Amino acid sequence: MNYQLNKTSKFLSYILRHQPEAIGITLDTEGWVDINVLLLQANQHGESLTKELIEEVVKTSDKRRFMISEDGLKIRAAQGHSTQQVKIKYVEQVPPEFLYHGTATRFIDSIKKQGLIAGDRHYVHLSINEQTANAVGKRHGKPVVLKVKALLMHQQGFKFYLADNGVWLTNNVHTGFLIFD
Ligand code: HQG
Repeated sequence: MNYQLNKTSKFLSYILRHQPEAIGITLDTEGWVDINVLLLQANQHGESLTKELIEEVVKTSDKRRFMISEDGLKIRAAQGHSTQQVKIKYVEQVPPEFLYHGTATRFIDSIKKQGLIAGDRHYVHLSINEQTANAVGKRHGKPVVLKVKALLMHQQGFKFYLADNGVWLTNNVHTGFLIFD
């Protein structure tokens, strides 16, 4: 991805997941904002954002981080939110037997004590395979992949959701459902 697209993607992540108020916009509870409002406000705050750039980022994002509404007028982040403005009603799904969580080795002691916690984000993020989880873990340091007994959790009443970009979401994961080796 070229520099400008990467920069735009990071800006959109920041605004659409975490700090919409930084440019004076409000997201609806499903995370959507009118693209024209976003463009106007972003440019008023010194960001040179264009509709073409947004469309290019949406199209080329390896993780399909952002979605444009069917009518083409609105944009949202698929998952990863921390802003309290957004409470996406994800549809509950039955997970596969195992899902994977990529993290860094330095977090392992704490995770062994506390299980996986969502932290600032609304959910713990789980991946469908070890390879994806490994890439997620690398963002934080020396990666390590934990196996999560997802179906067992589901059978015990814990809820799972699948975001539009294939990331699985759940609330905190107790240590008993984690496999560390
Ligand atoms: C760790 C990326 C200590 C957790 C990815 C993670 C993902 C604990 C970090 C999305 C802990 C939180 C989210 C505990 C969890 N003690 N550390 N008890 N429980 N942690 O960035 O899952 O590129 O908020 O293991 O693809 O890394 O942004 O979450 O290392 O889907 O589009 O606390 O971000 O997508 O880090 O990544 P994050 P994440 P994007």
